Amino acid sequence: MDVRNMDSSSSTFTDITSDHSKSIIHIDIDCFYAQVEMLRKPELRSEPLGIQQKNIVVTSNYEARKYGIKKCMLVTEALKVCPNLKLLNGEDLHDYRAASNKIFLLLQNWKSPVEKLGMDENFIDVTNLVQEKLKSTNIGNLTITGHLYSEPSMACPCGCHTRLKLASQIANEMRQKILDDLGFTTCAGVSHNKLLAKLICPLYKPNDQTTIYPEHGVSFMSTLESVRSIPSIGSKTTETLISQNIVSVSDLQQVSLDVLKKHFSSDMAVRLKNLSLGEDNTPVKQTGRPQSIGLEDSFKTVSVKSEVEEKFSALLQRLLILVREDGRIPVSLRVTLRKKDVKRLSSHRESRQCQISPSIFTINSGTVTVTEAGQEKLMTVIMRLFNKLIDLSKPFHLTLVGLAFTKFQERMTGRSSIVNYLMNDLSVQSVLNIQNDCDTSASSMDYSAVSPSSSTTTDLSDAEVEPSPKKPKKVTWIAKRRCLSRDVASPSKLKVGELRLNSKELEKVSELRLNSRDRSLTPRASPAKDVLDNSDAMRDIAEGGNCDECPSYVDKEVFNALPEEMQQELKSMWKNPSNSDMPRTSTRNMNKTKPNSIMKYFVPQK
Ligand code: TTP
Ligand code: MG
Repeated sequence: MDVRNMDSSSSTFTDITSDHSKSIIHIDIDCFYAQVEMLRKPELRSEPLGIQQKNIVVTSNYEARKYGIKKCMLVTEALKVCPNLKLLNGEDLHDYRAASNKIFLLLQNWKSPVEKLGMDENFIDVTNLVQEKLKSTNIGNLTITGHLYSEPSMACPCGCHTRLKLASQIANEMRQKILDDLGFTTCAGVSHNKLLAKLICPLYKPNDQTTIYPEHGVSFMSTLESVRSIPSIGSKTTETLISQNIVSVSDLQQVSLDVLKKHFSSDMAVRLKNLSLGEDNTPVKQTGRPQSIGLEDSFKTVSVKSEVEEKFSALLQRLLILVREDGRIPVSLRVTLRKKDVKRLSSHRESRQCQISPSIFTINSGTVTVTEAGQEKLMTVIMRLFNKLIDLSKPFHLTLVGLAFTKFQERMTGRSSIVNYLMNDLSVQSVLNIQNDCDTSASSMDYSAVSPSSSTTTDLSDAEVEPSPKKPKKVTWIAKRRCLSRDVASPSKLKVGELRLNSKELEKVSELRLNSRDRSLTPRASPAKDVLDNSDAMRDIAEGGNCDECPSYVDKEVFNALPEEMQQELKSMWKNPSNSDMPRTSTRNMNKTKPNSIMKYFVPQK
């Protein structure tokens, strides 16, 4: 019986079922961390190998799995079931991340959208590629490559079987290429949507692939024993469902939409129902550069400031390696703590962030580097944020510290780079959209049970399945204004920020800026202020400056706040105006330049 007929409101959630037009591949690397280690030391291949983080075996090779080693087993337990287990420490994620990036880059060769999910999974939307291949394929001879979940009773009239056969061939090519070029064996799932492609992927593990046709979505989903197996169903939703006796996916398929709507929003109820039926229309979104680069370290308890400082210092060292690899200059830093509430036996996270001066970082032969003095400045910023998060007059218990660079300045080269830098939303965004960060009083409060285990984690490159929608511009401006009026720390922030504002906005900011200038010269009025001000890292921008070649109308503070590359570019432009695509102007005719001309923003505000 078709479970969809059981629900009187089925028409509201089955409207996406008829769309089988997409061809999606999901690729998951087999025992990822273990494979990275085995590629480094091939002699490990024949031994049972576990990768240890703190007291947990986070994964193991398939040799070890024969003994019953499972992911996230306690080391003690693992050694009981497999005394010969060879354990390697997997807390340094550097090589895993590098391998993950190589796989992601290799998948770009198919010129189809690739969405990275975590470290070792990727979705690839090969719909267009399949359409191309169809033109030159004799479909009569087509077969599935790898396994087929279930044989169809008849051909689907939309032609999806043919398309998915082609997609299964492409998946095989991809897996072969990953093996040939990088040495990793993988699993793949092929279907018309992300949900089914991901869930069918591990059916034949390791080193194999499975395709599922759309008409088998419902029956396949009904085999999943827990609603938690569905990727977008988290622990809270699972709890609510279980409280209503909805435990398996089959239970979810059969419950009426009306019952779900009593416990979830209407949209969520429909989404849950669709997912239970194997229906999902979320697109594969090409993964870009990570929005933040961060590291966290968790532990049992730390209650002494000097120990916290050591932890941060170690994290910072590792984080700077990631920054160097990434190549962008950070302009914002976030500190995260997980505080243990001993009385409530719970813990919660709090974060604060602030801007940092791009001048802390330098570019040597194309590589982002930080001097020792720069590192000290960063540690000063980190510990100031820490002091704001912790009342040191009282005892504290931390179970996690985290550091993340959360905004970046794009590096540009070429003659038009200044124009790009100042006018292109994307590149400027990383410098300017700092309004949320400035509001450090709004700490994130996420209550969760204290975990006895601990591990090192990262937020690098973890693609969100469904990112939050962008804020409307108006909200952005209001937030920015609030930020400017509260954070008086950084002349650079104010000035560079102004560069993107239109004239009206500029007027509003001028007022704020004048205030901020005054205040930036005086010590902080209140130690309880939520943002860092007058930090060493910031002050060097205000004080520093070598703008001998600047025309007189240029505001030196603005100039000094610009990245070195841009300063050089401006200088050469001023020396040789014929090379420039910027208007050569003077204070007198400044207002006659086109509205978006950056030049007028260099004029010192009266
Ligand atoms: P998975 O893909 O879940 O596991 P895997 O690749 O090791 O094994 P499989 O063959 O079943 O796909 O996770 C990818 C890597 O993420 C894994 O190698 C280790 C790491 N990891 C953690 O750090 N913590 C965890 O809790 C899990 C499950 C994995
Ligand atoms: Mg894997």
